Formats: sequence, C-alpha cells, structure tokens
Amino acid sequence: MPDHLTIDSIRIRPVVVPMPRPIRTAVGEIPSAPLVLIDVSTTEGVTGRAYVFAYKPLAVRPLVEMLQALAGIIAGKAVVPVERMRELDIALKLLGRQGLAGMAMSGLDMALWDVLARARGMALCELLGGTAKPLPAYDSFGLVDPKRDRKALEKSVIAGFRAIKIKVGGGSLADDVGMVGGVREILGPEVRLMIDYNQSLNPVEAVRRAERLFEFDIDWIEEPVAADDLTGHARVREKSPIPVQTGENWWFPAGMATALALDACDLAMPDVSRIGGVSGWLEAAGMASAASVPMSSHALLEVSAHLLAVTPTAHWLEYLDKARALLVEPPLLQDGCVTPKGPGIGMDWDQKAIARYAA
Ligand code: SMN
Ligand code: MG
Repeated sequence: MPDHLTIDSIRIRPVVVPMPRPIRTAVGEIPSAPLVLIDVSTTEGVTGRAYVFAYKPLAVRPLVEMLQALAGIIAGKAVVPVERMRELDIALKLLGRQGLAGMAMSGLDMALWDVLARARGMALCELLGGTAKPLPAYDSFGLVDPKRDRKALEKSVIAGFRAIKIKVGGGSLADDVGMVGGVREILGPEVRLMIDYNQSLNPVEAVRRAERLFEFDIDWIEEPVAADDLTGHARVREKSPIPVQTGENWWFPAGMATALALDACDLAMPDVSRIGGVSGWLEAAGMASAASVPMSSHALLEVSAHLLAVTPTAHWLEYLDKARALLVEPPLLQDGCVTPKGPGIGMDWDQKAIARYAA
C-alpha cells in the first residue's frame, strides 16, 4: 500500500429522509431529516462516506455549497485527516469555523477517516485502537404526550432500551410535570429517564423546574439555557439537584474546553459534526477523560457508536435514527445496545433510496 491514499473526487448529495417520528422540541419541530451525504473517492479505488445533519431545509443548499468549496481545497491531496483539517482550519480562520463551515469540516473529516479504516478492512473503532463492543443506547423522543405516545414508549422498552430521553420545555412547569410524571409512570422505576430543554429556559426557571422534576428520578437535564450561555449553565449546575448535560452545540474541542473551564456541566455530549469530526472527537474524549466527565454522543448514530467505543468516559449513545432509510444495513439494537460494525463507519448507501429522497 502506498504511504498515503490520494483524494480523487468528493461527491456531495443532499437528501431529505423520513424519520420514524418527528423531532418535536421546545424551540421547533423537525418533521424529516435533511442530510448531506459525502463520498470521498481515492485514486486507489477506496471510497469513504459520511453524512451531516442539516437540521432545516433552509440549511441544505448552503451546506452543500460549503462542502463543495472545502472539498475543492483538499481534492488531489493525501488522505491524512489531521493535516487536511489543519489546512481547512487555516482557510477558515478569518471567516470562523462555527456553523455550516464547522459542520462541513467535520463531515469531510469523518469521510476521510472512513477511507483510512476501509482501506485496511477495519472497523473505525478498531483503527482507532478499540474494539467493536456493545454501547448502551437511549431512545431519543421529542416532546411527548404520555397518553398519545404510551404505545411508542412501551415499544421502546420492549425493544430493549434501558433509557429514554424526552424533550420538555414547550409550556409551563405544570405541563412538564404532567409530561415527565406521565412518562415515568409508563417506564416504571428501572428505566433511566433524561430530559432535554433545548435551550428554552433561563437559569432561575431551570433550577425551579429541576427542583420540581427531581422526584421523577431524572438522570440529566440537557441544555436548560442557551447553548452559548456557559455561565448560565454553570449557575444551573450549582443549584440543580439533577446533573446538567450539554455539548451538542460545542464547536470544536476549543468549545468544549471553554465549557469545562467554566464548570458549565456535569456531563458532556459533543456532536461529532460540530466538535470537528473524528479528529475533533478524539481530542474531546481526552478532555472528558482528564476531567472525569462522562461523555455521551449526539445524533449521528453510526459514527458515534465507533467513537464511544474508544472514549474512556463513554456514557450513553443517543439513538436518534435519521439515516436508516439510506443504509443497506442500519445499526442494530440488541439488548439495549448498539455494537459498531465495519468496515469503516459501516455505512453502505442504498443508492435507490438516495435517488428517491434526493433534495
Ligand atoms: C436534538 C437532536 C436533533 C435535532 C434537534 C434537537 C436534541 C437532542 O437536542 O439532543 O436529541
Ligand atoms: Mg439535545
């Protein structure tokens, strides 16, 4: 095998994919999954693939454009993710690498790492020095109505999930009590329960709600205030009886370092498409380990399973299955866990499905 593989071409394809259930949050609803697919082909014939989640249809076209622009910078160069990301970081230094630029960088990094693992016939987690072991997963719901969603919640428990996350904060404290209390009654005392406010409260209200919801045995209160209000998160953490979770909106390891330095959270959950891809995740995992902070994933189920397998303080894998309809072999839940599979990230596209959902 040559010293390095060489990037020959990078194909960017937008799709909008149906999800098993819409993601209803306190700050809006996501009815289907706008994804942008990335295929990195090398001159040696190896193709690596990844995707990024665009959240909203309005972001798809700009994300495609950003990916195509950054792809133009690395095309023709060696498949050396750390160096390619260094180049893109410099290219984006004056613009800033938050937002779509950071998501595009992270997506390209993931696809490059997929090339490296596939070229060696290895699962990504094995290339990274780990093993393909079962990762405990939680089923991630949106805002729920315990009456209307009872069957779906019961189905998750029967499927084997030992933890469930629901979104809260769309209404009053009394609404939250009804929702969380109702879900706790459906799950029983053993299943773990987490709640996600999606940045919808202020610190005083967040403490008030955490104190009232504590009786329902909640494992974490997620993004209680604005993601970039790190001192606000720290204020909640000081008084909340429920551990504070955040991280899905941290940009690159520097974003995590700032949050940890400000004691913003008890728990961390970076998003691989914002923390800097595989390269960024590895740095973040080191930070979490050094700070003894349990680290969970956010979205991007397939690659996150590989990354949690090599995360020293691995906590929970978020099971938010957005790409299932595009994959020849979607991830399998077994006994409440997902075991990463290769080669690479383990994603082979169903080309017919891509054509069907092309945006
Ligand atoms: C979330 C996930 C995906 C889209 C929007 C919101 C949520 C979560 O914050 O943590 O699952
Ligand atoms: Mg969240």
